[in-house]
Amino acid sequence: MALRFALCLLLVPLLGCPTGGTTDDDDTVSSDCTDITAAQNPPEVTLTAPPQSQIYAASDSIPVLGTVTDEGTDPADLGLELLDVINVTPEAIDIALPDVGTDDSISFSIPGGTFSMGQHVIRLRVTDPDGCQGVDDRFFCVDTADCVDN
Ligand SMILES: [Ca+2]
Repeated sequence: MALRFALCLLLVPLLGCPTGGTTDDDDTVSSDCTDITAAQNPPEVTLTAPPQSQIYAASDSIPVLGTVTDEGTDPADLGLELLDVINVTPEAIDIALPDVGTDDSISFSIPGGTFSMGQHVIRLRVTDPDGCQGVDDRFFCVDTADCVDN
């Protein structure tokens, strides 16, 4: 315990100190991920598309782009899930996800008609073999006149 505390103090300026069940500013969920060894660091997930607050028609193809990294883990060993978290109860989006590329990129698209009319927040959730999870979210709308995140 004392050793972990000392390591936390050492790592705080660099990485922050992982604690159980919390979400940091990067939306990195570190539940079940309390050991601060490199092997158990949570995946880093960054989505760059769709653009925030973009409005799509049901006939559009919604691009999802980003990067997924997890130090020391083969990308093929990462579990990817796509959720719609606009409601209190997240819903899985029924779409086949590609593997993370060898360049850490993730790229696919979702038919706009997959989503109901209104606001949506898609969340890419990545789970590593240690059970550590990282997430990132993007907010957009389908078939609306405006799209304001409030
Ligand atoms: Ca990891």
